[in-house]
Amino acid sequence: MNSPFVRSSFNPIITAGDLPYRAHAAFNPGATRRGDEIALLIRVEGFRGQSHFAVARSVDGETGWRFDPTPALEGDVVRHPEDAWGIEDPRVVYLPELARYAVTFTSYSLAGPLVSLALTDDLVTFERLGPICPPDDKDAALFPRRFGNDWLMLHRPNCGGEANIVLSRSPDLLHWSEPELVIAARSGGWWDAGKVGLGPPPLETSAGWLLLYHGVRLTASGALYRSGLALLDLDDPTKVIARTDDWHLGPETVYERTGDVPNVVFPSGWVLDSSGERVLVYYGAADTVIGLATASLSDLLGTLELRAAA
Ligand code: BMA
Repeated sequence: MNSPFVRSSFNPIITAGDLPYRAHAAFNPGATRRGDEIALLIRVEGFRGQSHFAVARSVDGETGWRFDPTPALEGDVVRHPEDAWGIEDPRVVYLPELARYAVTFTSYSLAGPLVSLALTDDLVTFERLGPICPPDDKDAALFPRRFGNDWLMLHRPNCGGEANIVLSRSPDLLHWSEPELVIAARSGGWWDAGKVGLGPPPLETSAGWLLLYHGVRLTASGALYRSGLALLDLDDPTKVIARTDDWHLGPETVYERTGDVPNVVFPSGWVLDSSGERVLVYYGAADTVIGLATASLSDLLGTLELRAAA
């Protein structure tokens, strides 16, 4: 397939064996720039089967990863009973207005997965703001700035099997409005039939907010997780300017096809390289390891502009 994404020759770039302590799997990382480095906030699954987060840093975002010696954030069932079965799938966004990073993640509560929010200066100490969406809800990320008075967030409630990407608004990061539909799952034989969810946080470009989102297809031998592109209006991100018909990143390699959950490619973080022209996409592969794929920003926008014009 003619995909704009190229996989790193170092893939999988991170596995559980790279961590400074014993762990079963490392996948679905949030990603951000921090000083001169790229930092990943990694979902790590321990041998109880529950997940926490660990930080790895690298100068080129591809090799030479250094790990913080202890977990960055663990479920805290005393202060946050919603973390009953751990925390999963962080998305990291730098908020210039607060000069802090916002981390949205799944708390796996007794009532199902819900969205939690934490703020951090350094990816070392986290201030938890608590749950911001009731279960069943996940795959959430903030936009990096306010629109008027409001912060905006994309998230993915799952209501009776309908699982679409929606937008909510908040004046204070704590109280969030009723969801407005942004990207609906397609139906029938589509690759993104039944369930879609946001991948990395929305990326601001001159053409609009770029999204990479996953679609789930249920088959006789399990779910297939692939990702496609969409572009949202810069001023009103409830408006979809373009959405690709094809998926652009799907399970192909052995480490994507084989693992705890086979046939899963789950992008959850991306950063622009120093030239601002290449996008580095970090993804969980088969819920077991981390892969890196890169693409030129103009190729991604070109793919979508063709759709918008069609
Ligand atoms: C989703 C999430 C992800 C996971 C994916 C594939 O529902 O729970 O954490 O990577 O399923 O198993």
